[in-house]
Amino acid sequence: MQNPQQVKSAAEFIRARLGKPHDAKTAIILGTGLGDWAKGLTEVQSFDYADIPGFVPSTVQSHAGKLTAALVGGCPVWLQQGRFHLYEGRTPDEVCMGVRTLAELGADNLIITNAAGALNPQFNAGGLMGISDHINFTGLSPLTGPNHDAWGDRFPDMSRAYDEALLELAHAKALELGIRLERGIYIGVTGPNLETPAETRAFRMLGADAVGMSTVLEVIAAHHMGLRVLGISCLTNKNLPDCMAETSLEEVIATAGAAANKLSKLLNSVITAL
Ligand code: 6GU
Repeated sequence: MQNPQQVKSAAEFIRARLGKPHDAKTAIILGTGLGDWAKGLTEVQSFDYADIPGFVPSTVQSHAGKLTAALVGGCPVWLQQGRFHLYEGRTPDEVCMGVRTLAELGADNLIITNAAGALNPQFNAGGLMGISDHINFTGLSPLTGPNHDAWGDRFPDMSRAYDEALLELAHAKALELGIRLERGIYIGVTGPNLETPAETRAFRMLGADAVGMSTVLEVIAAHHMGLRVLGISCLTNKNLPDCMAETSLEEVIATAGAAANKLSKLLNSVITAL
């Protein structure tokens, strides 16, 4: 597991440079296509990963690489814009450096977003899915190695990794806004390749509704540290249903952008209700 001192140093670096207290209880990890939402924030102070001690620079072009303090409709939030992925060759600790820093900065609630392929044939591309549970199919955990007891248990319970009350709040707000929010299970893989038809069928049989290359390790680390987690996927492509529709990175990003419009409204509404 990560050296806790590294996470402390990263948080101290940010606190020292903010110049004033930022008492944000909500942290958000923005996935693919959600960059535009961040443009609507106020009182923004951002820190490039390249400058934060202990962080590795982000290599994914569709992701900015910065931690941000800002206000959403007057509510203070922490933001992780751009994340680290296993497919970049990052270790689970590197993948979880951001979320652990957000927790160290004082966040209690984590809203984690991502782009994912729809497996459930009832779900459409461009739709949104509230994550009720996950299957960690990466074969990895960010908790291997010595446990840092001040953060959490050696063998953390995962029976309620996603907070039911937050998910219900998201559904209630979606209903108010006239936004359709599916509910389902996210299976996390390493990527970077997408799935073969056989894998798509297999994951469906395992009970997953959407598949993606992020989130599961971060949620394990967040839950370990006691954060309440709300996960929302932007569904970027439809299951046909026997195999995923053929897709490309450009298409994934474009569709994530369309779903992101709805997610932006939903985020604003959920955050200000927390
Ligand atoms: Cl279809 N598969 C995976 N593994 N990740 C994705 C995706 C598909 N679409 C967006 N992210």
